[in-house]
Amino acid sequence: MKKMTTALTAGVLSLAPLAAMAQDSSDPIVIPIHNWSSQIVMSNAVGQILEMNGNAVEFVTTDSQAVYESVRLGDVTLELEVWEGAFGASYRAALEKGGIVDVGDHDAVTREDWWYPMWTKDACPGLPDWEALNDCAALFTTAETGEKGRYLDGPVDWLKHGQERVAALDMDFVVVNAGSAAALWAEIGAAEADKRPIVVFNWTPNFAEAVWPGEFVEFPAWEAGCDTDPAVGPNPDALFDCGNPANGYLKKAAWEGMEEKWPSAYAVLEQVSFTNPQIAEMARLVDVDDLEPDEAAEVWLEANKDVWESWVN
Ligand code: TMO
Repeated sequence: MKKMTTALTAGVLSLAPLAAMAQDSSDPIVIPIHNWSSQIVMSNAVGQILEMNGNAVEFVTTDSQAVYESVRLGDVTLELEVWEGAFGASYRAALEKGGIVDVGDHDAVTREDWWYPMWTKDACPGLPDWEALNDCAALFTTAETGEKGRYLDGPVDWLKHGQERVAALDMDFVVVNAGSAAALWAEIGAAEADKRPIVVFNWTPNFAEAVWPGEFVEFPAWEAGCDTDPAVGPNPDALFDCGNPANGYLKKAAWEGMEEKWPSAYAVLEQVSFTNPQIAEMARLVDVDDLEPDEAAEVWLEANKDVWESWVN
C-alpha cells in the first residue's frame, strides 16, 4: 500500500505542489476524524489529496459535536461531513458565534433515522409508518426493555434525541445507545439469521444499504424548528416530535482563517464534492472489505482519479 501512495503522489506532484507551497502556510492542516467509516475514509482521502497538493496534514480524533467549536476556534481546520440530521444544530450554533464558514455542499443527499431491515416488515406490515411501528412494539421487546420495544440508537455523540422523540410521541419503546457504529452492524447481522424484527439507527449514504435492504421509519415530517420550538410538530408541548430531514444536506465547513492561511488547500476544499454511491463505497471498503481507513482512501483515490484529479489544479 505504501507503494501506491508513492505512485499516486508522483503522478500529480509534477505541477501542483510548487504552487501550493508558494502560497500556503507550511503548518499542518488539521483534519478531524469521527466514529463512522465514510467520514474517516473521506478525511483520509482528502488529506491525501491535500498532501499531493503540497500541504502538510495532521489527523485528530474528535467528538463529532464538539468539533464545530474546534473549527470555529481554528483548533481544527475543516470538517468534511456535516450531516444535517446529526450535526445541523451544533453547526448552526457555531455559525451564529462566528469563526466557521460554509464551504458548500457535497452532491450527496443524506438521511439519518430509525431504520429496519426488510424482514421486519413481514412481521409488521403497516411499516414504514411510525404509528404502525408503535402498534407492533411487542415484537421488539427484550429482557432488557421489559414490555417495551427496543430501539438501538447510535452512539450518544450523534445526539439523535431518540429518547426525547419516544417521549414526545408517547411511544412504547426504550432507547438503547450503541457503543459504536460496529455495534449497529452486529445487531443487524445477528438478527438476520432468524429474521428477528429489529429497529436500529441507520443512515444513507452507507455501505449497509447494499448489504441489507431496508427502509426508514416514516415519522411526522421534519419541519425547521422541530428541535427548538415545541409548537412545531404534532405535539404542541414537546421538542423532537418529528423525524430527521428526509433529504438532508451534507456540507463541508472550515475555520474562517483557512482561506488566508492555506489559499491553495482552501481552493481544493471548495471543489470537493462526493456523491451518495462514492460515499457508500468509502464506507464499504472498511466495513465490508476490512481495509484500514488510510488504505481504503488510497484504493478509492486510485480507482476514482477522474473524480478528484481536476480538484488539485
Ligand atoms: C452521523 N451519522 C452519519 C453517523 O449519522
